[in-house]
Amino acid sequence: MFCYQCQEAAKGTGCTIKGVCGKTDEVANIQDLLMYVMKGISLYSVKAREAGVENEKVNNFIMNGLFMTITNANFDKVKFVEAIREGLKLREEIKKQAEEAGVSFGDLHHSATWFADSENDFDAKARVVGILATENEDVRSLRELLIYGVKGLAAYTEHAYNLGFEKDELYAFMQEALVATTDDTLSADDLVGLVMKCGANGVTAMATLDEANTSAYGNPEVTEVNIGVSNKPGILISGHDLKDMEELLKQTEGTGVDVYTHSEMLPANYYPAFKKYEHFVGNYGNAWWKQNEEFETFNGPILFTTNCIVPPKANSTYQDKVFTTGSSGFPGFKHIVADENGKKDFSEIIELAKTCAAPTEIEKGKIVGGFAHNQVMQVADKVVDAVKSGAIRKFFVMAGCDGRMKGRDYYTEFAAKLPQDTVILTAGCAKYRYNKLELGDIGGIPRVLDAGQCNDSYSLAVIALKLKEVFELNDINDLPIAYNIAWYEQKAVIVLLALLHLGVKNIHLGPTLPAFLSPNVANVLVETFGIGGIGTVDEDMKMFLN
Ligand code: FSO
Ligand code: SF4
Repeated sequence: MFCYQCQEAAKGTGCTIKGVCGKTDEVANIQDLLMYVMKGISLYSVKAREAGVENEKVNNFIMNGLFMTITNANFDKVKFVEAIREGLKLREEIKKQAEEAGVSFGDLHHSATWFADSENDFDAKARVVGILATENEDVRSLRELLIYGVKGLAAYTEHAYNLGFEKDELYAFMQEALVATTDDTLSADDLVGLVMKCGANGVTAMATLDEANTSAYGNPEVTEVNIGVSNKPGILISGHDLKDMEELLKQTEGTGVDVYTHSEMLPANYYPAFKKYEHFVGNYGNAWWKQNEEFETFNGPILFTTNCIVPPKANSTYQDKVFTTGSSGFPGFKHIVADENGKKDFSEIIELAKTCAAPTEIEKGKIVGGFAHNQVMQVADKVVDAVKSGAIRKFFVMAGCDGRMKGRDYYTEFAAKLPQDTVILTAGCAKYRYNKLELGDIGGIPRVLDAGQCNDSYSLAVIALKLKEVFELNDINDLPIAYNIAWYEQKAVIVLLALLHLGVKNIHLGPTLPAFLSPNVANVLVETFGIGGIGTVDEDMKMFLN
């Protein structure tokens, strides 16, 4: 195996024996083969689209397949083998449709023609089609940067799709990008162009998801979220899918089972449509990487709606209580699929919850969030006045991800040391590094404004663009906003590319720069966009405040 797609890539270069995330060598390889199969399908579907053929099954397959390969989303080899078999069938289907529409195919990349039907052949092929199959380090780096951006794009597109919102251009771009990674005639500049186009699509995907979430559940509003527990058994829901959240709340109503969010599901507490459920108690625990401990004390079942699964420890006692749905999966966890009408039946989880003890209290109190664009716009005058009077000197966008790396203490220390006249804008699970610190407020404006999930980084961009307008600036970079972003997996990559597309410069990225950036590609990012890493808290503080 070779994988370097996330921030935890072993030794900062890549996992080669087993993933730091827990992904086995076998699963890493089979994921590579699924990527390869999706490239082959896309070689036909892109041409088919040019001839007017749109195949919904292909669009969904690629979107879901990309999502399944995101860091710690799916560890279940069986699911990948099934997907590959289905993919090979779909490839023939779209090929036929394209030919019927008059497309003729000359020499195609081998991903479009390779075929096998036995699992042994899959394993053998998987070993030679991975990331290292691209020999040139810079081309490999750009191809993978593009692919990781597209994986993040697929995740957000899928959440919007689950709520009935879609944009054909997003499907088309995912496939165009996959094809581009098979094309040896593309120059580095062509690939950089595609990476930028990926950022533009990222903005569209996040805007679409924002529209989907807010049309279905209302605009997030300022909310005090309970972090304590009730005395009833509960179900803990993690991940990012609000449709699953809604279904779970509906199905648990009146059953005597409470619902709690974990990690990235915390922002569900900010939506008016969910707040009305009395048995929705609040948020339990912290960011994803603490789940091994927190799932133990939760006592009840857990539902994963997307990624950020940590393999349970051998002596863990909760393994039989974990369920996955959507793109997520783990061998031994029960997987819940939607029926033909898109409905998911969570009754098994609810019945199990009834037999469990109430969660053990690990914290109490409240945290505040819900500062997505609509809510912030309602207090825009106050914010603008605070900036004009100097009460707010600077905003710090500290969005992104949390993770288990020791160096991420940096973000807690950084937040704590920020001067009193600064405000943190956050989104994503990065917030858990400082959202329980007592950072106070500035004239009633909390010093940590949480917009929501990582995709709600879109809200932060909307807020920045609005402030630019109010202050009549020509350049978003003239605003008193600094970007000190933490990343972990590929959704952070699409957020980053989206910010670059919107013209944001001088973003600092930590705790380490991506292993998949070759020195030359990193240089391009530094020179064109002023991207930087992080240093010590004190040095960085000085740099950001000057
Ligand atoms: Fe965090 Fe995980 Fe949302 Fe990621 S929970 S790390 S960037 O999946 O997606 O912020
Ligand atoms: Fe390693 Fe990250 Fe890949 Fe997992 S996803 S194998 S931790 S680089």
